[in-house]
Amino acid sequence: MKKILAALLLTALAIPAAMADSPTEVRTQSFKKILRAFEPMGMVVRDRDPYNKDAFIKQADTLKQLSAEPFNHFPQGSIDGKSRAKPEIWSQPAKFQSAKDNFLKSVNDLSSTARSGDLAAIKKSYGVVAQSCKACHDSFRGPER
Ligand code: ASC
Repeated sequence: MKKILAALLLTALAIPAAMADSPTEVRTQSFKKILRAFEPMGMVVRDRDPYNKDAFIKQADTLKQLSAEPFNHFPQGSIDGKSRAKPEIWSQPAKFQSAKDNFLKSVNDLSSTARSGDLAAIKKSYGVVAQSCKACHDSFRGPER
């Protein structure tokens, strides 16, 4: 009886830990961090918040610092009940890699453009990042479920 209780307890403890650490959950949180870094710049490029060169550089650099991380959490076939990842991530690896590279390059370019202080150029660069998000989602992210 004691053994059964101990086993049950261990199982109960292990379930939330496994869920919290699953690759799908880790990468989802990682993408959410990226979105939270991206959105304040969106407010500026849409003229909803004032443009401040130094603040924008910091935001662009934060985005750059976060941008590669989620891609460390796509082990083969990692799709679970909540994940919107499509099997094409693993069946079309070169295409996924190229979508990732485009995104990382666009984020890098935004960080460079931010240093120019040229708001028109920054708006363009921001749009290229947004487009790279969308391109990857269109091919590799399924509907919410
Ligand atoms: C965002 C967001 C995306 C991209 C994309 C841009 O803010 O959540 O997925 O930009 O929609 O077209």
